[in-house]
Amino acid sequence: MEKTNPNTLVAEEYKKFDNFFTTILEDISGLKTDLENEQLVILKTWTERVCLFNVPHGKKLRGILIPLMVKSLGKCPSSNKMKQAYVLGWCVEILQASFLIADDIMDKSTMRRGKPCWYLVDDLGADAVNDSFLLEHIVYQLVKKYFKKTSYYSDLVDLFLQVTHKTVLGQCLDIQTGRNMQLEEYTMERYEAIVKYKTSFYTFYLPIKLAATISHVENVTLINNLETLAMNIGYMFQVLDDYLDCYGSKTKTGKIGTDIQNGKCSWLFVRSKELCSKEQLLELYDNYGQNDEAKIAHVIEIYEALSIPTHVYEFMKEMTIFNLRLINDLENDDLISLFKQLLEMVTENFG
Ligand code: DMA
Ligand code: MG
Ligand code: MG
Ligand code: MG
Repeated sequence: MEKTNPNTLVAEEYKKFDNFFTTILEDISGLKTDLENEQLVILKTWTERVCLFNVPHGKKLRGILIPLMVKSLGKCPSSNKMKQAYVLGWCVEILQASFLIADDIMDKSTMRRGKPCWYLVDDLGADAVNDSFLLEHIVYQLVKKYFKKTSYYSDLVDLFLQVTHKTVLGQCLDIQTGRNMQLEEYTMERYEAIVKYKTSFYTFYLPIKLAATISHVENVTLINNLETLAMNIGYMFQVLDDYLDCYGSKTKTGKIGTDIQNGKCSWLFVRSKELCSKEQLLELYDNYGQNDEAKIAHVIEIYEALSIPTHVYEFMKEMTIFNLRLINDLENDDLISLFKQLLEMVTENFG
């Protein structure tokens, strides 16, 4: 029998996942907690607006990963299992939207997914913080609605809580590092810790663990291998995000970079520190972390002089080869094919 192209499978799954958002939106509007006091009825429209603006227009890489994983883990999952996968996929997308609302405020970003950041819409400003909480708590309402009666309900809740905590710690480390601007502390060790906590846990570990939980995966070696891959791919994802912050075009990424002026501990800066001369290091220290066009341009000149884009490219190539070896050890052919796809999806925005 001829094998279906994995790209076609992903495209089909994307369509089904996207269509399921209508159900999620109806669920959110009908959540009992929003209606328990008639005075809260006016919040229905607001909640819908917050969700429609912030949730469904991203790449949905995290969300789609759950149905794709569930399909790879169980040969022929029931339609009920797939429905659970779509619900959890949207829960991860809602959690991500809640992180992004806060992240854009903290990073003073102006654009997200080709539109103004939520806190800039209708001059919301700091009021947008509450919408971040609103979205975060909708996740638990949805998990309760769909999973309360399952044996793994508390495991799912625990996963969301644990991963949210890790992400918040990662964001804290990212912000504290940027605020203190002790540039000598911007090492690869610090960078790795920031990325592990702020990105890898919620971006790859969470969807993979959720899928493994509802698929009743008990093979410890497989779980460990999947967790290692989740962290490695998360790292690649953030290195690329840092690259695109400086070199990406806003028409492609839908956002405008702010890492240099915010003094972020980004891969480009940390790698530059490793490669540069004493003179260049002093110039980097003089120009980094200031909201000044000329200083930002000067930092980019140093990146260029050090061929940082080539170093990113080389690093991504090495990481791809390394992770492909781990992927080929996964045993299950469907999982191997899915993780190869995932690597492609993560790196396709490069360049
Ligand atoms: C974002 O890191 C991390 C979280 C938890 C949202 P970032 O600020 O580099 O992301 P972006 O470039 O998308 O603003
Ligand atoms: Mg940001
Ligand atoms: Mg940030
Ligand atoms: Mg970024």
